[in-house]
Amino acid sequence: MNAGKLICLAASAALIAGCGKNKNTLHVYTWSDYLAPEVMAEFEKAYDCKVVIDTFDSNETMYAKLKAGGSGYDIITPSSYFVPTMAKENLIAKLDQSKLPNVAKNFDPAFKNQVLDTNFTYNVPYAVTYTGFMYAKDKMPKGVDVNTWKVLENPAFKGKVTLLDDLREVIGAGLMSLGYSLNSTKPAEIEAAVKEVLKWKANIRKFDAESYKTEVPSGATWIGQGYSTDVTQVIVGDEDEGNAPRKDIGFALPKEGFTIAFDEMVLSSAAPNPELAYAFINFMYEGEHAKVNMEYIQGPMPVTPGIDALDEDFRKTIVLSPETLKHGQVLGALDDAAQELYNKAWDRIKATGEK
Ligand code: SPD
Repeated sequence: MNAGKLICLAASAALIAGCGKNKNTLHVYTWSDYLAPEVMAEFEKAYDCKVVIDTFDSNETMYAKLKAGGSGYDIITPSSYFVPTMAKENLIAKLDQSKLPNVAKNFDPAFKNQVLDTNFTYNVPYAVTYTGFMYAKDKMPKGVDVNTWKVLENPAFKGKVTLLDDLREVIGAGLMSLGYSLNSTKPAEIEAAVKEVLKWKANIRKFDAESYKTEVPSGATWIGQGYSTDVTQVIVGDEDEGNAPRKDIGFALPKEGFTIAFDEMVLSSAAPNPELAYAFINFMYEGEHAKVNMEYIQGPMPVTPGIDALDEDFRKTIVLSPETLKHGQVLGALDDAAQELYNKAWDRIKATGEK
């Protein structure tokens, strides 16, 4: 960081933190492994504050906690499709774009059609994940095609599969497997998707959004429905954490379709420290911070100078080509009636032959 930038950051930090006399705290509620520790340390230094991170494993878990009065958070990172629900319930506040100059300057329009609200009324796009399978290459029998949702019904994988504990992802996979829209609201299609998922359920060890990251690498399971960022983190490894790269682990995006879901930075309507929250969003949209953060999360943030600064090979790994993206579908928001259909479908999936 150059001296001018440091002085500027120090000045804005002084305004927010009262010249650093009382340390401010920024409370962030987000997904696991989704913020680079070195970028957080940089923010703490620049703003003389402390960043406290709590994690959730699904939008539903996060929402239930907030509805139960679990506030105290400044920044939350729901997926795009969950933002309208949170806004309707007054859990989040409209954003003042004049406080986010880096977002106006640096948002990368190449990601526009993956984001649901490009007016950024309540949301600033943080990062995008693509949902597919993490799999153990050496456990795949010869001739088995792993690039299809149909692989989940193969009896060779009995007890060796996990699915995400996430109703939109799982019902959505069932829909895409049958050639329907990921966002279908047609009762007959949702019903067919339930039947498809129940075929898979015979093979499923459990629904869990975190365990595949350790269980597939350890051999306890062989296929885990999972997020691109989490899977790539495992494949690439992390020398600092003592995790070697794993060439024996693969990531597949099913040919019938895969989920595209942006997670957004939103401001809690009960934020104890909204000014620091604005500073944080703005900070994440600086090129260098976004670059370092992308290298950690192993997924793209829509920040042009950050994307431009990435090593070219790495950029090609995490930014999907238009050709690949054609097979993806953006997870969209549901109205109340459709949400009810999905909730009931999910209850049936969970209750049938309980696991
Ligand atoms: N560890 C990061 C996980 C991010 C998940 N984002 C998308 C979820 C959509 N259901």
